[in-house]
Formats: sequence, C-alpha cells, structure tokens
Amino acid sequence: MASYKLMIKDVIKKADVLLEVVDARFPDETRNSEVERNVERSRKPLIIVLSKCDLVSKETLEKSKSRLSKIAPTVFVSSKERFGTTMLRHKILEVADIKGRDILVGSLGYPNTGKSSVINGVAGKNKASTSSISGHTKGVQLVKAGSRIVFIDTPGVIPFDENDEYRQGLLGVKDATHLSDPIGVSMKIIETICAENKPVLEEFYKVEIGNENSYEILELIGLKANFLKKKGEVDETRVAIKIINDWQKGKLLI
Ligand SMILES: Nc1nc2c(ncn2[C@@H]2O[C@H](COP(=O)(O)OP(=O)(O)OP(=O)(O)O)[C@@H](O)[C@H]2O)c(=O)[nH]1
Ligand SMILES: [Mg+2]
Repeated sequence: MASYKLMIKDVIKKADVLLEVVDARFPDETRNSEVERNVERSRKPLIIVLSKCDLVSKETLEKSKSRLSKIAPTVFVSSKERFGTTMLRHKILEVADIKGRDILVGSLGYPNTGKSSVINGVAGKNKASTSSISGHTKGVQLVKAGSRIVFIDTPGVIPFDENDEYRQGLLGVKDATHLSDPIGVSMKIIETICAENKPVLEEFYKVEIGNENSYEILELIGLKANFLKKKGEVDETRVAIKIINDWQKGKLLI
C-alpha cells in the first residue's frame, strides 16, 4: 500500500499549511508520526486539530492542548457545535506566509477523525461530504472556504495495521459486529475512560467502581444491565457490544 504515502507526500507538496486532524478523545492514538515527520521535513507549518471536542471535558481538552502545543499550534474544534472553527481560520491565516493568492490547506488524518467536518465548519457550508461510515471521502477534493482559504480534503489516508483492532474500534472505523475481539476493544474503552474521567462510566452505567480492573468493570456493567446467560453468568460479548456502541455513538463523554 504505497499509494497512500504518495498521496500524503503530494498533498504536503501542494499545500501551504497542513492540518493533522486527530480525535480529541484519544489524540495520541490518532496522531501519526510519519505524517508529522514528512510535514516537518517540508518546513511547512502544521496545525494539530483536536476534533469532536464536544465529546471531551474541558479539563481533558486543555491538558491535551498544552501537551500537543509543544509539537505544533493546536486548536480544538467541534464541528457539531460549531466551536473553534473561527479560531482555526485565524490560526491558518496567522501561520501561512502567503500573499496575493489563496492559501491551500491540506487536511490529513486517520479515517473518520472528522477531517471533512472540520473543513465544513470553517467553510460554513456542507461543501465536503461527510459520513459516519469511515472511508467516506474517496479522492482528494478542493473546498473553497470563504476568502483566502482553499482546503484539500483527503480520504482517511493512513491505513490501519491489519491487527490494529483497538484503534479501529475506538475510532469507530469498525462497528462492534465487525470486530473479532469486541471484549478486548470494550476493555480498552473502559481503560481509556477510567484514565480520563471515571465518573462518566459510573453515572452512565449506574455502577460503582473501586479498584476493579477493566474486565471486572465490564462484568459489573453486565450485572447491572442484567445481561446474563442461562446459567446466570455475565454475557460478556453482549455487554462489550453495548459499550462499543455507546462509545461509537458518542454517548460516553470523557
Ligand atoms: N460529536 C461529534 N461528531 C463529529 C464531529 N465531527 C465529525 N463527527 C462525526 O464523525 C464522523 C466522521 O466525520 P467525517 O467528517 O466524515 O470524517 P472524515 O475524517 O472526513 O472521514 P473519512 O473521509 O471517511 O476519512 C461523522 O459521523 C461525523 O458526524 C464533531 O465535532 N462532534
Ligand atoms: Mg472525509
């Protein structure tokens, strides 16, 4: 799969400014060091966009922002709540040193991170097509966003490792029914939420969490929801699928 590397290089070559769109719920998992290295080599300005910030608490967001700001200017955006898009526009105009023509802004990132939605947020109109199904944007397309800015919308160009189920589950690239290990993925979701904002789990599933590990928490949630098998033990797969669905639908805010 060398074509995606060529596409990334081509977009970096054409653009004046690059956006790396990462999911604010797990910025580290959705950053890509190869993309960042390529942009650095090009000496073009990079802006990290923490997308879907409506799904994350202000505290978590500020922490991520100050951490990522050491790498590149970081802006958080919620296309859903129309938040941060003006800031992003200003940031683009600030970092680009282009006069007398439109600024070309390339948007890069994993599938489903919200690249097209971010572009629409800045453009103010639904010019870039979006979908909850990943891999929605097919070819590279140009989107004019008001005066002075033209975006290059790209498909989720970074391929996942075949074995990278966790990332695919967390990102909603594969839904629960297509994951081979839904229990493992749901445990990863539980771990992520526990590390960031445990009360969210407790309130949403009406459970009390002490020192339990992620598997034990899964069982607690199953017991509370009464997801039991015939012999009375917890139906872990059914609980796991529910947790993954809740997470992918954005019901569990962290
Ligand atoms: N809650 C929330 N959901 C969002 C936000 N932005 C995008 N989404 C959702 O995330 C999903 C993917 O959005 P897209 O903009 O199509 O993502 P993309 O990165 O362009 O995806 P591909 O083109 O498939 O790689 C859609 O279901 C959007 O509704 C946001 O700010 N908040
Ligand atoms: Mg897209």
